[in-house]
Amino acid sequence: MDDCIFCKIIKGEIPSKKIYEDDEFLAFHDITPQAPVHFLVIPKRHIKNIMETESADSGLLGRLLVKAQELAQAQGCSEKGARFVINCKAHGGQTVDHLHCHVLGGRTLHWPPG
Ligand code: D5M
Repeated sequence: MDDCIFCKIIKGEIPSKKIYEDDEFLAFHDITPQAPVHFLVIPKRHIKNIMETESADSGLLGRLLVKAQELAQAQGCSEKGARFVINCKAHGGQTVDHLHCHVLGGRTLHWPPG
């Protein structure tokens, strides 16, 4: 998608602080961190949001979550854990229309969210 900010990050047209990359996924630090650990894991394929997925995407979604938890552990969250968040559309608080999983850790997070 030409106007997608995360597609531009994938293509290297916008800089990011990458923490992981393979053929399928990219992970990078969030530009406005809400916790000592806050990074995003995105599929390289442009998928607008979680509601745009279907059963054929089950493998990709499973691998995305496994990669997110592996990276959370690599970022120091093994002992105390982390939060894995996927916002969707306006009511879900999604501001970038490219599927992404937030990983937040390094402090105690409150629940429920606002
Ligand atoms: O979260 C979208 C997230 O994307 C939000 O926490 C800021 C982050 N963001 C936006 N632009 C950038 C760049 N350029 N680098 C890193 N992080 C970025 P949402 O769930 O859609 O509200």
